[in-house]
Amino acid sequence: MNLPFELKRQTEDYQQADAAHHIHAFVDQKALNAEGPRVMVRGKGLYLWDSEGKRYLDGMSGLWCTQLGYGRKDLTAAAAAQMDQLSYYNMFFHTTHPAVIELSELLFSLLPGHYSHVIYTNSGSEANEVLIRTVRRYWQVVGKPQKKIMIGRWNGYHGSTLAASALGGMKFMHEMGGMIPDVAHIDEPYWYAQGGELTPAEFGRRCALQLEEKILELGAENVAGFIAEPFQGAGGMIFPPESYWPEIQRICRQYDVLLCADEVIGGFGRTGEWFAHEYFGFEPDTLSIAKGLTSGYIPMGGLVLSKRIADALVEQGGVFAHGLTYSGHPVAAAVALANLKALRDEGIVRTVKEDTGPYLQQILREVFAHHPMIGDIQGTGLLAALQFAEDKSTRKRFDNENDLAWQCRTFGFEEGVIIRSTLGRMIMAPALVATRGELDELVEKTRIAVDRTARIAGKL
Ligand code: PXG
Repeated sequence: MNLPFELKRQTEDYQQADAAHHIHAFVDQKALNAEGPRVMVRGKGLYLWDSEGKRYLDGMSGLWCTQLGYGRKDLTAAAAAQMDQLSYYNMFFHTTHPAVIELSELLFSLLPGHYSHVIYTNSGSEANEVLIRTVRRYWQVVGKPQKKIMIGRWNGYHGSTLAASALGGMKFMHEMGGMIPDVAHIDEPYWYAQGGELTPAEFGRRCALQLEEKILELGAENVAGFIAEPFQGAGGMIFPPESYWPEIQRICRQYDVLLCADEVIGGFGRTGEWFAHEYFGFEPDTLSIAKGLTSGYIPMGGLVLSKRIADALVEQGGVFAHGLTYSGHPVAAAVALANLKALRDEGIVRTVKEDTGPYLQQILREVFAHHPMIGDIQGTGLLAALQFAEDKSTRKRFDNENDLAWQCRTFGFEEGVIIRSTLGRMIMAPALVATRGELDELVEKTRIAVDRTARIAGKL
């Protein structure tokens, strides 16, 4: 076999060793062992190669994280230089280091002016763990210690650790390992599936009002914060109706409930704005970040705080009893710094907003607006979801929509494109460096996969 990389062992050999040692994420391990996972071995730009030498256009930026694509030498160089100079030190016991300071200066230059402080983590899940503690601590410090309850949304996703998954609304995760106390949920704003006879605007307001009802039910004096993704990512790339966020913001302000945006997927240019809350036009008190912060080259996340919260913690809070060995890790910070510089200085976020984002949205609508299988297209920037529909006129979804979407994803792999399926939705979120030509390829290969699925579903 003529492979464009060096392969040390045969695919089956890797698969057997993988089966011997790994519990993979969100999968029946026994079934996966029988099938054998794909072994990915190389990445360059938007493309990945597996151990059989098959090439894929990665339409999902890994797991929504490789903003700059694969194989950037400037990021490798930044990591190597930092490892040479100071491979590790920490922010415990009265110390700090230049890499993390420079990263934070750049980060806050990209954020709206009312944010000032960050607590770094290694992941998005940890950012949301820290969030719970920080929000509760804030209310203790300002003299309202009874404000403890966090409200999240059903089908929201905030990570896989116990408390982060409790904030999320994936019931099957709650059932596996239990819940934490003082967390409540309201419905998601998924108009296509749950909007019934309401217009999107009416439905958006209705969903937002559920927050007010929940706060009143629990007592505003007990509610600490509301956490949500500006648009749901893992739950299906679901955009709320335009009426949703203004109403949520009004309610949070009226009842003095902190508005906590989970920007783990939406942050760092995905929508064409630096942060998704800017696209949707609201002002959160905290931002959970990860993924695109380092373009996935190295793990790093964080919790960004508004001045209001940071000032209270710094001026009145005393000791903040929290710390991770690798918070602000110098190598991760150096990579994040190089990544943010590239996103800014190469005009990548601007290109997504002005050129490639509108282009992707346009070609998707040209190809799929009248497709017999597709009932709705949502997205902005380099982010999109195609909604499968059995009957477009009534928004009836297929009973087996999950199986169809998974099948579509499998066809995609066969055609050499990686797209993600969730329930009856096909999702794409390519790297922000995608060219028009690569977006053409993404949409064309997706069309073939959707057509093949439509034939199975009797729609073509
Ligand atoms: N918040 C949000 C909004 C996320 O999407 C996390 C927190 C947790 O981040 P970490 O770094 O702990 O994984 C996430 C993660 C998918 C998929 O297939 C999405 C995520 C992770 C894995 C798969 O959509 N999101």
